[in-house]
Amino acid sequence: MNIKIVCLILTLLLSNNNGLGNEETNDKKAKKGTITGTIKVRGLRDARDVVVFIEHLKGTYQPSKETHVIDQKNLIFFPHVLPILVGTTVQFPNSDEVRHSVFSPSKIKPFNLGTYSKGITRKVMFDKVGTVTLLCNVHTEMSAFVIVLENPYFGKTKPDGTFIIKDVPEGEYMIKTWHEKLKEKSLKVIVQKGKTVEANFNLRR
Ligand SMILES: [Cu+2]
Repeated sequence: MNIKIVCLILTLLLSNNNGLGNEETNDKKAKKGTITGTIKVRGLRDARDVVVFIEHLKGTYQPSKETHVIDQKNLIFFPHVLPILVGTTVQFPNSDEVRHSVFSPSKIKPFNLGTYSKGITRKVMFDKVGTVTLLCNVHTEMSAFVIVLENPYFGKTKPDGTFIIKDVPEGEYMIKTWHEKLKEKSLKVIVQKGKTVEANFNLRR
């Protein structure tokens, strides 16, 4: 083959690749969509505190800079369910006049923060994916859950059962539910840029 033609083809290929590469990088930021839906539940007061998350999507994600807190107030943990990205630190302030003693018997993150008074905040960094149950040694009725997830694409239902997962990169995913009392379910969704895909679930115990 003529060397000039080979050179021309190579040049074209290279320049083309560069062009594509740049476009891809730019497009990647824009190629995001939304997953939303409503979860109906049976046998519960309302449909709050169901976590919906994308399964099997590992990656390197930076925990958000916002502060994650589970407060202890009026003898309850609030929020009752907190989904977070793995690597996130959660603060556990005591806002009650009485002392609390937060601990977790969980396999992935057993800890005991000891007994502490109002105004004191203790922290835990969650470095493994899974479910962490929180309990209080003083008040046996107190409980909460930290759901540690492998990517930042998750949402949590409001009492009416609605949830939203924003800024999801384009692609085909399995999304899954978690609830302390309801059986988990999975569903396939296809996320397209600039669009909202709906995923509805009926959950039962
Ligand atoms: Cu307590």
